[in-house]
Amino acid sequence: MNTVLVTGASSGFGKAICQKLIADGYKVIGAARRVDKLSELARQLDDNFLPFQLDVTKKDAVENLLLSLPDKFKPIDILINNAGLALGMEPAYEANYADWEIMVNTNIIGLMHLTRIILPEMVKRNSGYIINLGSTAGNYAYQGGNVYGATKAFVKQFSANLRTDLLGKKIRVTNIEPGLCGNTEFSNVRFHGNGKQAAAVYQGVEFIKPEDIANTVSWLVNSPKHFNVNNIEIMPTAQASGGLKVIKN
Ligand code: NDP
Ligand code: 8X3
Repeated sequence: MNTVLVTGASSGFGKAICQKLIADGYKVIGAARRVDKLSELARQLDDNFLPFQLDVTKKDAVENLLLSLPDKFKPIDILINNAGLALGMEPAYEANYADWEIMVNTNIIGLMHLTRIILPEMVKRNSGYIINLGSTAGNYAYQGGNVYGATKAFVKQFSANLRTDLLGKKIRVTNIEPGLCGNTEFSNVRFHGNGKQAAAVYQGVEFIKPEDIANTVSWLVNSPKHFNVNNIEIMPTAQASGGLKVIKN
């Protein structure tokens, strides 16, 4: 039975991915900072789920995860770099710089920590799969997307470059690029707990659900090993790119 490490398992996509992959028969390590949420999830799942408190921005903590895993959950066959966040939607000239730093530290540096620490073991075994959570925000510019979108553009290019470095090895890499997805804490976090502003994002839209992303992950990990999906961009039917805009005098 393969072991999967899912970061950002306390909520949204990560939680749904853990639920789906446990149902599929995997052993799953669910990592996030909020242990209360992870313990609540562990109560719903069986003992093939291991909750693990982890702040992905702390390199030592990521190294410690590998060292302190019980034998049952070793080695990690599949890494799902899902932990991430957007903070703020102000234009770049008004944005909170501390928010920018947190997004870079989590979405870029955190993902680098997990990848750099876990990938060598996959290479030694010549087997593994890394699935990254990018975003349509890494493909299309939108107002207020500034640093968040740029972190997801990093995730896209890093995923493509990993594929290139791993050519000839039996290790797969996929970047999942979702558009508007609801029933997660994403917008609550983005708007610093302003529930009204967060709810307005989803009003009147049939958005993508965490289960849709979990089903996509399940399809990917259960697909044949000779088959690599490089990028998969997923939007609600109600969403498309807005095209170029011109402001006339
Ligand atoms: P949620 O806010 O619901 O979940 C984010 C998860 O990331 C939480 O479990 C949170 O756990 C975890 N996390 C945040 N910071 C850290 C950290 N420093 N260390 C460890 N875990 C951390 O959001 P979503 O489920 O919607 O988002 C999941 C991913 O999908 C993100 O990367 C996001 O950018 C991406 N995405 C989301 C879209 C959407 O519309 N919802 C669309 C496209 C991409 P905790 O706070 O307990 O640490
Ligand atoms: C989340 C999708 O459009 O809010 O990555 O940036 S969006």
